[in-house]
This record gives sequence, C-alpha cells and structure tokens, in this order.
Amino acid sequence: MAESKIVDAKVIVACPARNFVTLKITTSDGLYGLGDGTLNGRELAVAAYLRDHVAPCLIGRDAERIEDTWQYLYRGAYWRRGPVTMAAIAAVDVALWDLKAKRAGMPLYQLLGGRCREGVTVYAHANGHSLDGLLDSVAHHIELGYKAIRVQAAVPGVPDVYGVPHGSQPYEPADSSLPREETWSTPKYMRFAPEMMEAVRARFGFDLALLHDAHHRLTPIEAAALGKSLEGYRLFWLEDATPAENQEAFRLIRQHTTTPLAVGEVFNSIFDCQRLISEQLIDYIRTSVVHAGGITHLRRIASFAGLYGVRTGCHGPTDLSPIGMGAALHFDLSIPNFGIQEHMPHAPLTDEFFPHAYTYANGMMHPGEAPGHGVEIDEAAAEKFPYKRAYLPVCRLEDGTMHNW
Ligand code: GCO
Ligand code: MG
Repeated sequence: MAESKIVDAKVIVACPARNFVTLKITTSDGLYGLGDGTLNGRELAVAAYLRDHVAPCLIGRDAERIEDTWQYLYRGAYWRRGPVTMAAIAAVDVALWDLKAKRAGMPLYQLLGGRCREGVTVYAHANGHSLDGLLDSVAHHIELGYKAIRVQAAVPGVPDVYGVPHGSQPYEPADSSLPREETWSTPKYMRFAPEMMEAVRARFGFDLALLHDAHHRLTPIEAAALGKSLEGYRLFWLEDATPAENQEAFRLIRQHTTTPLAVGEVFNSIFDCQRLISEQLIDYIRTSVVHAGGITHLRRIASFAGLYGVRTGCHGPTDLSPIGMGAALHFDLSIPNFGIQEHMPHAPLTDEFFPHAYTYANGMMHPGEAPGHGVEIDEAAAEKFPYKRAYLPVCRLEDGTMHNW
C-alpha cells in the first residue's frame, strides 16, 4: 500500500455568507481530506488551536491511523474536552475519515458499515412573527416535502425570541459584531407555547412530526410543567428544556412528563451525556460531528446511547459548514439508532463555496455517492470572503438579570 503521511494541515477561515473554519489535510500520496471546525462566535479560537497547536503535531503522521490520532490529540492535550479542543479534534478526525474513504474509493457511509436506511429523515425550521406567520411557514415547509418540522414563534410581549428572524431573511442568530441583548420572560412563554401547538395541530393534524426548542431557558420544574402542558400535542421532541450541566436536572423533568426530550447540541464529549443516557432521562441525543469530537467520538456516543434505547438527533444548524453536514449525513445513514437530523439550509453563497454531493428530496437527505464525505471547498475564493466578527446574542430577564440565551 502506498505511503500516506500527512504533509500539510491548512486552516481556512472564510465568511461565504457566514464564518466557517475548515481544515484541509494533505497526504504524501497527493490526496486531501476536509474537516469542519466551526464554533459559532468563537471561530478564531479553534482556528488558532488548530494552526498553532495541532497542525505541527500532524506533519509526518500516518493518515490512516484515525483512532490513534484521535487518542493522541485527546490524551495528548492533557487539558481534555471543552468545545474548542473537541471542535479542533473533530476537524482533524473528519478530514482523516474523508481521506480514508477517498483512498478506498467509496462514500464514507460505506466505510462506516454501509447504509441502515433509505435516506436520512430531516426536520426543518418553521417560524413566524405571529401565529399566522408561523402557520404559513409550516405550510411552506410541508409543500417542500418535510415530514418533521420545528416550530418557533414570537411570544406576545417579548421583543426578541430565539428562533424567529428579525426581518424576512432566514434566521441566523450570530448577526452582530458585538453581542446583541435580548429580553426574556418565562411566564409569557409558558402561557403562549401550548397556544402555539394548539394552532399548529388544529390546522395540520397529527401526522406531522412536531418539534420545539426551548433553548435552555427554563428551570427543571418549569421544563417539567411545559412538557406536561404540551403532552396532548404529541411532540416528536422538546429540545433543551433546561441547561444540562447538571444532568440530574432531567430526572425531575422525566418524573413529570411523557413529552420526549432531546438535548446535547452544546455537549462535546460522551461524559456530558453519560448519566442522561444510562439513566434513560432523554430520548434523543443531539451531539454533532463538529462539536463532539468528529465521527470517531460521535460513533462512540451513538453506540452507548443505543444500549439504552436513546436515538440520535444531530444538531445541524447553518453554523456547521456543509462539510459538517455532509459528514453528519454519512454518520446518520450508517448507525442503527438514528432518530432524525436537523436541516437548516445554507445560504446559496455558502453552498457555492462548499460544493457538495448531498441532496434533499421529500423530507429526506442523502449524502451522495462521491468518494469521501463528498463536500469540497472553493479554496481559491477564500480570500474574497474574509472573516467577519459575529456574535450570538446574550439574554436578560425583564428585570435585567443575565439569563441563558
Ligand atoms: C438548533 C440550535 C441553534 C443554535 C445555534 C447556536 O437547535 O439548531 O439551537 O439554532 O442556537 O447553533 O450557534
Ligand atoms: Mg437547539
């Protein structure tokens, strides 16, 4: 077998409609692999971590040794875990899987064991400034073929709400060069949420898989009450009902409601969800390829979750690049306990910058048959799209207290 040593590891930071961090690993046999290391609002930290601390250690390593390289970067850092470290490790890991699959001449999902299903069921985002606006948005996504839709709407009396765009542009929360301040009222939201679900079910019935993201805003007992008040609407899931640093918080929610629970988009290691999974406190684990250590670590989380009947529901916002999305689709297709995949379509400019083999049709996505993960980068165009500082908002309660955004 031809030698395959890493000869270059280049970090590309570019802003084709929004910021992305890409790692390109080139090997001595002339192949290259691409990985996504985008961490929304903290992109340059990952870029520096990769460029200054990871790239020098990669040169000369055997590109075929994916697991060994993962362990080398994880154990070798001494300072384990954390979003920056794990996004950097993920970028290397996905680039190496891309390389290995290209070398094998097969799409990555084949290398991961072949497909477990016909395609990847995805959910879309519907939102509105009013209930009518939300219903129109749901109708639009049904027309596009989606069978699963997340609903978010402006809460009366609350000026800015997570998941609802300011104008008519698609929702993109990292929209300002310093953090924008939002105001939050849990009581107003708790009163409104059942009304919103009632309107959606009354108009579209119960065939639609309905999802909702509480975006870490509630205390455990508030989350329990919300879950209970939504039971009749048969949600597919209630997401991020409460922050999960304290995994035991979910035990309290679980005791009170049968509404299915999803959490984990901000997790970066299996240890962040060990108890949530082993005690069956959640139904869906939302860790992503990009923020949870790449294909290698995400497979470990999914296998562990499978033991306890927990299914996957990978995070898939626009702040993961098409490389992250492509890698996720190969992963989704190849694991037995897949649940659903989030799909927030990228801006046309992003899609142009990252040409990709994956496709969407009738509520499903497919990673395509190109060797590797099937996502490319228009490297020559990177200079045209320099990094643009962009922060996520912060959030305060009505009395000014800092809250979770
Ligand atoms: C989701 C998420 C995102 C996050 C975003 C932050 O469910 O898709 O909650 O919208 O807010 O990824 O960068
Ligand atoms: Mg979310």
